[in-house]
Amino acid sequence: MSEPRQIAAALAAYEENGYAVLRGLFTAAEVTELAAAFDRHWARGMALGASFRHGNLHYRLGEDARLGKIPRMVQWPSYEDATLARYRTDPRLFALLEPLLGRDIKQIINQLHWKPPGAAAAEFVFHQDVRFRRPRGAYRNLGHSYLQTGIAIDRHTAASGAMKVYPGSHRLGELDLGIAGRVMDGAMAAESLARAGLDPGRVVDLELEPGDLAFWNAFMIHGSGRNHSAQDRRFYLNGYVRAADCDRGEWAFRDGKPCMLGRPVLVHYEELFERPEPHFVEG
Ligand SMILES: O=C(O)CCC(=O)C(=O)O
Repeated sequence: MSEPRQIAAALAAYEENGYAVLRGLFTAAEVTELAAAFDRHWARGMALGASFRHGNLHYRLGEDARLGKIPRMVQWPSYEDATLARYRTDPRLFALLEPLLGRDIKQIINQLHWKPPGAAAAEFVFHQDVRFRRPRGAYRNLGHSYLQTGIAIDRHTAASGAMKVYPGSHRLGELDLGIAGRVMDGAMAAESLARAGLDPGRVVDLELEPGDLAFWNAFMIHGSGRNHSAQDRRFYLNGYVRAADCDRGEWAFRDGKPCMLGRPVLVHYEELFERPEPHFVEG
């Protein structure tokens, strides 16, 4: 567990820059357990061979020129994976979330990301997460009611495709970064920042060691490129929101007590109730 003063220091850095890191929040043994969960979902994604959905659970595969169809991400694996489900409500996460979001917290992101060595299908263009919070009316006070977190499973370095972040950009409001199409289908390019009047020279690499927890604001500009190292670069993302400020999402903590997942509720998949059954999807 992080010391209260470590959390306070990380929160101060977060207020200043729009992102921060709690170093070594998870042990090597825990990272090994999480890595095994990633491997299970990678194998399942490869076996599926195409993007797939079952309720909120969603495997998104991408076409890579060298590797063929590979998993890019899995959304909401925790419905089916007890290990990942346990970490989404870990008390160490609550200790970080409570000062910002209070004791009643919902979750709207539960996601595995891969960047295999050399894969081209692995980039995220520069964006702000506020872009994904739709329908807008379901989310209130996003700059203060929402926190995105990511647990590093492997080393995130400039070479392995660490997130690139723009310090202080959480204070700039919602910007037009000229994103055409999906954030995960384009190439991360500094020009998009320059076009929006920002200085690409201010971008820094958010380097992480396995077990570190990064967290960032919904308005903080970030992206990530390819993995040019020889190691995997995996990231376990969980996004939380103050319950009173959000009409969507799964409960994560009620009065500080962890909430298990049950029958899926509306998060991002608009056809959840019309088409809940397993099916392959385009793209
Ligand atoms: O670098 C990554 O894995 C992508 C993280 C990201 O951009 C996001 O979750 O919004």
